[in-house]
Amino acid sequence: MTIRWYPGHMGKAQEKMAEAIRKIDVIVEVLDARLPLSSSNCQLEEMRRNKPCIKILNKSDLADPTITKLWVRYFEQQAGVSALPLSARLHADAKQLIKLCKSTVPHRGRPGWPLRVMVFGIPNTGKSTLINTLAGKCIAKVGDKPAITTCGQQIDLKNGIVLSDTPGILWPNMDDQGVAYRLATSGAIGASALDYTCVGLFAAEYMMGRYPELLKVRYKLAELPEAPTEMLQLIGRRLGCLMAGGEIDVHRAAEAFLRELRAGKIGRISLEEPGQVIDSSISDGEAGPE
Ligand SMILES: Nc1nc2c(ncn2[C@@H]2O[C@H](COP(=O)(O)OP(=O)(O)OP(=O)(O)O)[C@@H](O)[C@H]2O)c(=O)[nH]1
Ligand SMILES: [Mg+2]
Repeated sequence: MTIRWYPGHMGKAQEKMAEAIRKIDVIVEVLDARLPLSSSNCQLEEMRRNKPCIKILNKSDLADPTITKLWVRYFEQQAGVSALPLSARLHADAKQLIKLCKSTVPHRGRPGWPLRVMVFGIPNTGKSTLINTLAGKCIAKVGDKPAITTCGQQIDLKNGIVLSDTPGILWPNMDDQGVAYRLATSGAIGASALDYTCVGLFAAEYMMGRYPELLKVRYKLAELPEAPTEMLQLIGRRLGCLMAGGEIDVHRAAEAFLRELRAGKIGRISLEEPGQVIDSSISDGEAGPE
C-alpha cells in the first residue's frame, strides 16, 4: 500500500512559516533520532533563507546511541548547521539547547532584542514537548499521535528567547516510499493513511535483519522465523492478539508490535544510518521492500 499523508492544515501552515522565517534568528529543526534523514523536511532548505539551523536529534533515548553519534557527525558537516542529540523531556538536555541557541546568535537575546527561535519539524517528533520543557510548564499540547499541534503559537521564555511552536508538516509528494514506511514505523503518519499490517511487516523485516537479538529477547524466541509474516504471527501469539477460535489477529498483532517498537520496549533502535542506500523500492500493493 502506498502511503501519502498531507492533511489540509499542513500546506497552509507551511506558507505561514515560510513568511514567518523572515523574522526568525535561528531555526531549531526537531528530527526523530531513530530516522534523522527520513524525518528531515526537504522543504526547509528552501524556506530557510540561509538562517542558522540547529538540528535536534530528539528521542535519542529511543535510538541506537552508536548510530546517533554518526548522524551528529553527518549533520555537522552541513553549512550553517549544528546538531544536538537530546531527549526533550529532560531539563538538562533542554538547557544545552538554550546555550547553543545563544552561542549561535550571540548578538540577540537582550532586552528589546529577543532571540527569535522557530521550532520546526515533521509531526510527532517532540516539538511541543521540547517547548514545554524549555518553558518549565505545560504550554503546548502534547500527544502520542501525529498532528496534535495544528496552529502555531509564540512563547516568551523570559530569558531573552521567544519561541514559536509550529504544526508538524510533511511534504505533498511522498515519492520515496522507503522514507514513508520509516516515518509510519516511527509514528509520524496519521493512522488513517496507513495499513498497520503492511507497516508491521516492513518493521518486522527490518528488525529481523538489523536487530534480531532484541526481537529474540523481547518475544522469548530461541530462533527467529524465516519470514516477517511468521514473525508477526509469533508476536501476535506472545501479545495475545487472538480472534475468536484462537487464530492470530495479524492486524492487531502488527499494531501492538508497532506500539512496542515506538515506545522503545524492544530496545533502542535506529531505522537508518548515514551512508545506507535509501530503499525506494516499495510501490503500490507491496508491503515493504523484498
Ligand atoms: N521517549 C521519548 N518520547 C518523547 C520525547 N519527546 C517527545 N516524546 C513523545 O512524543 C510524542 C509526541 O510529542 P509532541 O511534543 O506532541 O510532538 P510534536 O512534534 O509537537 O507533534 P505535532 O504537534 O503532532 O507535530 C509524545 O507522546 C511525547 O511524550 C523524547 O525525547 N523521548
Ligand atoms: Mg506539537
